[in-house]
Amino acid sequence: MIVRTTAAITGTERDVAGTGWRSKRIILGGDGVGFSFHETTIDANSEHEFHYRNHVEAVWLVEGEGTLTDLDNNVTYELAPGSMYLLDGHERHRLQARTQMRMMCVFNPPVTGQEVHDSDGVYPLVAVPTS
Ligand code: 9YT
Repeated sequence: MIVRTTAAITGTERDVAGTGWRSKRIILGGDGVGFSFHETTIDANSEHEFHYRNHVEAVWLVEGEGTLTDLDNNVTYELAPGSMYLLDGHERHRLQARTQMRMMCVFNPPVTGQEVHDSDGVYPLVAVPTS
């Protein structure tokens, strides 16, 4: 059994930040269980495009409000606490946060923590403050 706390992860190499987002990798590939599990926080009034070519991701929004746009199919969804989206088609997508959004994310196969975002299909490319 593995037991971890947010306090134990904060400030370690499992706590990763980019422009307008931060992610705490709670479970990684090295834990050997076939998935990774992340708490990702996205700043209010920021916008991000992601494309996970090699991973399936499920996201459960626990805090905040914004929109999700499926850029492959040109459909936009409202997100609020309790919303879930599953990228079962490796969809290119855009997240726009009106308020700070905190979400719990599961990846299969697991993220290892060593990914180079541009070459491994994990693309947190854009963070554009809109105010
Ligand atoms: C919102 C989202 O797609 N989070 C994914 C994980 C995060 N980009 C990370 O841990 O690198």
